[in-house]
Amino acid sequence: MITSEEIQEHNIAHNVTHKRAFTHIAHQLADKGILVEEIIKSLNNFQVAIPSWALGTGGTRFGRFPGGGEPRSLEEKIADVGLLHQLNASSGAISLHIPWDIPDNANAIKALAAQYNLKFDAVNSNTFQDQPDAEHSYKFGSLCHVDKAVRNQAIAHNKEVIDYGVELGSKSLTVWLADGSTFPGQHNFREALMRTQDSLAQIYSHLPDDWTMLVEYKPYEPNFYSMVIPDWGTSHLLASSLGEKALSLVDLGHHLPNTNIEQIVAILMMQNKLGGFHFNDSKYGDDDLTVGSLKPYQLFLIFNELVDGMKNTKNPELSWMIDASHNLKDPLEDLLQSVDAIKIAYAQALTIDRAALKEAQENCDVAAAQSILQDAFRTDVRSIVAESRAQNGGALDPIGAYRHVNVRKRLIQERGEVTVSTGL
Ligand SMILES: [Mn+2]
Repeated sequence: MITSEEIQEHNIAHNVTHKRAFTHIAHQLADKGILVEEIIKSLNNFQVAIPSWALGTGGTRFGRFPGGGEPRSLEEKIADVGLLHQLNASSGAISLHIPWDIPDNANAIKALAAQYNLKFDAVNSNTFQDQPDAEHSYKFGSLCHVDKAVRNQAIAHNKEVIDYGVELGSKSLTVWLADGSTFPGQHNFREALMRTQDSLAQIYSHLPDDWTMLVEYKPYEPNFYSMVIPDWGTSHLLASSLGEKALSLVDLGHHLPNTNIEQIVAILMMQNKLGGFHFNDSKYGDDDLTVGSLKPYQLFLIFNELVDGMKNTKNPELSWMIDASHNLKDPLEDLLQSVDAIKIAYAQALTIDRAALKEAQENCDVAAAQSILQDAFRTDVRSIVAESRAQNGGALDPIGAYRHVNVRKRLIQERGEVTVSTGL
């Protein structure tokens, strides 16, 4: 869809402006004793997985306004992620949703992904919808259901998802439960949680040794009175009771407004129990907007904790993924913007003068501590992120390159104007 020559041509056209900005920031940081090469090294190793359900147009419960050229199959979804990875050199993994993306032939799918230099990130189970051939309904819950037969069906599904993941070389299962109650009295909270814990333990027993289980939480929606796993504390409780391979997963949109997410990150990492991240942005709830579009400072503060935690705790390696929906924008452009925002926040967090921050904290110098953080946040690191991309064969300006070669037009020519991607 896009050749490396086209990307190189684009980079050559932008190189003079880029080099000017990059040299400037490299000198600025060097004056502070920060080596830009070190930041680039960290960025080079940073990959954010793309979920298979984010490549098509998203909708709201009121309507959906599809664009053209959406991927029609798992193969085309892999091609789309491959294209993103080509442009930004940071989207080297795809996260599948089962049953939306069941691979018919795991070896062929694995080989196709390898052609695009893609790996398989966490596999995601789905017990929030009834499948056409299902014997039991999840209308009143899955792993928490009062009926053992329903729980068993949901447990078997999760085990099956693990088996698909094993075939693809994935290393973790993400469990997000829509389970909860919409009216007071509907659930016995304690019993619903106990049943969930028991069901998760059965799934956990099926995990291969080198796998992790990521337990996601969410305060409300689709149930509006209570969710069985509403918050990080409940997720942590479950992950701790299950064992070492179970970890908590933070989805940025799964918090009530104004929650201090960066503190949650710090607490979980202190316990070596943070497993991964689902990135998005929001104003009110689980809005699933482009990462960094509303609250880039919060994203930076989260990365401040992540950088500190990755250096100073024994927290396992984290799994990073975008979990967003694209109602208005071209999904591929939206994903490029999200990955870029994540890398910018990460790069900014790497420019924090940690020794000075530590000293300010030890001296209870509140004004200095704030200034140190904001100095890093206000540093324009975009050319460092661009440099890292270009060094890895990506585009200096991914969306610019994407538009310049008219990728969407090519996709529409190839796939058609009216295509609907499976998923959300
Ligand atoms: Mn999520």
